[in-house]
Amino acid sequence: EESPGRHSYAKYNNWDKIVAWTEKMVNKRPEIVSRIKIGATAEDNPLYILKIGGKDESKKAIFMDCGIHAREWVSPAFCQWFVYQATKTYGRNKIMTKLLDRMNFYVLPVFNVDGYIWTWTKNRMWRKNRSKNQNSKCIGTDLNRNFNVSWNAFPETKNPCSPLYRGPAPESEKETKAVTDFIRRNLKSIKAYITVHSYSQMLLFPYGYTPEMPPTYKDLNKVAKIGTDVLSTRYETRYIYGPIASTIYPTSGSSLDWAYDLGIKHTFAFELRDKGRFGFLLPESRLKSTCKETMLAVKFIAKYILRH
Ligand code: ING
Ligand code: ZN
Repeated sequence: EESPGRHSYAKYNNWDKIVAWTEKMVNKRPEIVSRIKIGATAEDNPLYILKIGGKDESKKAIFMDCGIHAREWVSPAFCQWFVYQATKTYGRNKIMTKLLDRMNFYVLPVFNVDGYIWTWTKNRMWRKNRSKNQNSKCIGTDLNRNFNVSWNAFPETKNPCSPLYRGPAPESEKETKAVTDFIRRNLKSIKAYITVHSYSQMLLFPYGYTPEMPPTYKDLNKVAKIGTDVLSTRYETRYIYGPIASTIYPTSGSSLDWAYDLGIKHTFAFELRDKGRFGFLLPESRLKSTCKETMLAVKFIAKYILRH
């Protein structure tokens, strides 16, 4: 709402600006960008994915979502930056050209659109979506507890008034269902799943629902180690990395664990800047540097996927 002026990568953009931006991206580079509506939210806003890359369907693909939690504004800002940089440097930068020639990126810039709008209009600190709950006055489900993986295991996600409410059933939410259906439809090509949160400066991988190590722990740990090293080269930003449960906290029903157990072998969650000084209210002056360093890590993961 109170976002005067034009879309800017140096600023946080409201939902209307982001929608107009998705159209602009397609119009600018129609040969490598297309927009796919994968569904609609509880309040009937569209869920758009930008597909970046050539038209060949048989290529490998990476799925990346931003903004599953409404208040984590730096996350959608990063997805916008990623699409901008990828399309701008395609044909100019050797590595990006190779990446986009050989693989597709599916980028969901805002997963939790209704919640995002709510943080711009009513409550900056809102986390969940905005769906109504039966038998409760409290609104919203935490979309990152709504996936069909160990969904029932953690009692603290049972209460509709909790910010961690898991919802009435796995994939009960239209947003979750749209994303899981899309990933299942494209499972053959999707080799990596990346989900972007803030804040904490961490690069996480499965599992959250168990302290056990995933079968490909060694591989994930190696990619996360190098990914965080690469990220730090630009501004010396320090990230820690490791399994969700031991690095941040145990979680049930998360998209990351779900994607991994579905068979996507490379799944990572970023917790972007900072470590708590500004928290969710990261100043716009930090946006570009945050996006630039994160871009290095995402590009590294993509290059790694191409080689394996
Ligand atoms: N943190 C994440 C959360 O959903 C996370 C941590 C990421 C858990 C990925 C599981 C998978 O609680 C924030 N800040 O939302
Ligand atoms: Zn989050």
